[in-house]
Amino acid sequence: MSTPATTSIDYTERIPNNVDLASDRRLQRALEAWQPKFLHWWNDMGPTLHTEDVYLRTAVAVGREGWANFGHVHLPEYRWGIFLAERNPDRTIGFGAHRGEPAWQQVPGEFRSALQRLIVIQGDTEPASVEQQRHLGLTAPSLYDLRNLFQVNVEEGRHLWAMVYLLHAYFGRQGREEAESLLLRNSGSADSPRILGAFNEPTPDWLAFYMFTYFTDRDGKYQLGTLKESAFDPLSRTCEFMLKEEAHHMFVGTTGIDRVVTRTAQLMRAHDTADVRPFGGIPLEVIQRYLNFHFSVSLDLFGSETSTNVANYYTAGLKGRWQEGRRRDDHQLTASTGVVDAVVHGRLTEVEAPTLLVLNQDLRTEYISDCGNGVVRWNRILAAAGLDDRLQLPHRGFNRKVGVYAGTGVTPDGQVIPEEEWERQRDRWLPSPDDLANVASLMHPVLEPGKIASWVAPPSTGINGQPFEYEYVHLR
Ligand code: BYC
Repeated sequence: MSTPATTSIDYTERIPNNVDLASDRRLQRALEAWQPKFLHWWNDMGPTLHTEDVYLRTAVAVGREGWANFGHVHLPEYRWGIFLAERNPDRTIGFGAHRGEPAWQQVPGEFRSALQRLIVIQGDTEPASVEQQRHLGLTAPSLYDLRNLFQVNVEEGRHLWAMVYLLHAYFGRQGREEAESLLLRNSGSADSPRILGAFNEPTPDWLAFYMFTYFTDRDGKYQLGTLKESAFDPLSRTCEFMLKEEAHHMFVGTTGIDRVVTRTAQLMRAHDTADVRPFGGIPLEVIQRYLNFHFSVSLDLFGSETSTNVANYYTAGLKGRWQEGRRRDDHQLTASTGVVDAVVHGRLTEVEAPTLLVLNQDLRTEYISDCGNGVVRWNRILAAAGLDDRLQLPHRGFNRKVGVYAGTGVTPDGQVIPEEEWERQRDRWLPSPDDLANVASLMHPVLEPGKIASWVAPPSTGINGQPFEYEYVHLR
């Protein structure tokens, strides 16, 4: 049963929120001191294209019905707020050693540093993605896409706020220091990079953006899904609401790739060739190489297949499994074993291990199966166009830097080959400098309402019932 709590959000407050910030003056002041630093970061590291206004969704409530408003917003005036899903006062811990006990409203001292670490890692990814995408507005293929880019960016900014709120409210001085550092590390920086690998990779063009929002945002979905299970109730409620916003980000990825594949298929049919570059399209083999890259770097985000960190998080109740409530077992996992990927004498195999230690792989397996749905969709588009070509997910060991496959040359179809040989073939499997240059050469801004770039099909519907031709963005 959930309490009605404060469900609608007051936008006259300096920091819109549904956590009754006004009742805690110290916290409010600390966050108000962080706010100008955030805005400074947004101006410095956020979108480089300046606009008059953008048709954006803004959260106005956290309930099931009608939680968002749509309207044109002048971007610097976007109101980033703190919104947690409603509290269930009866919620109990669903897994680990504390299963069945009431969920925590405060951080237990013994789990302070582990929880803080999880929140910092999550928080670090959000501004990183905004930094990675900052120049894309300059080459948007349509106003519709430009609007989606900004929507994703402002919500990633809000997700940073979500983590900063937790750090400020529950982790004292250390939390405040971590909140400052979240604005100081930067994607790709040589001196102070973002924490996780994928968030230091460039997102140089719109195909990369669609791939990122399909594959990397989907890691976000799965990681947030496990943190939503957390015994620490404010984290759980925060993640629950973030997941609501996250769905649109993955929609941008899924339909973005749909539209690129659709356009490529049209050009292949019209000109009876796989080389659609002369006609302003992106060849399928290039799409496949982008897919290989983004899938493999996103797999690294799950950590090692075998991890004592994840076992400790689970036992402590900090991080659960995907859809923990639906699992039919004891939710403690102290006595069970499972199988985990292994590379033994250069051969890909599986070994038995305690279930607790292999929870990163468990989550990764769920993720891979979800990723497969996109491939099925895209192949349907190819089949409907009468083409025999198909896209596929590469083997999970391909191009890995983290975990058991790191340092082994695994081909996309799962063969192990010597590393030097792998390096020699790299450009067949991953975007080559030529691919990147060719895709970059297609990235011209198309910013007239109703117009679309040559390499991508228009969307089948617009945003919030508006047509594709709608003036989603007013430019300066
Ligand atoms: N890069 O025990 P291990 C999102 C480190 S995306 C660099 O195998 P663990 C979003 C690891 O920290 C979701 N380092 O890993 C998407 C550890 O270091 P220590 C983000 C890495 O801890 C798009 C060591 O290697 N949220 O929201 O079991 C747009 C051994 O690690 C990497 C989260 O990730 C890497 N890829 O699992 C916007 C949730 N992987 O301890 C947003 C919070 C591992 O030896 N994070 N390392 O110093 C976690 O749950 C876990 O920390 C991880 C790693 C799943 C990331």
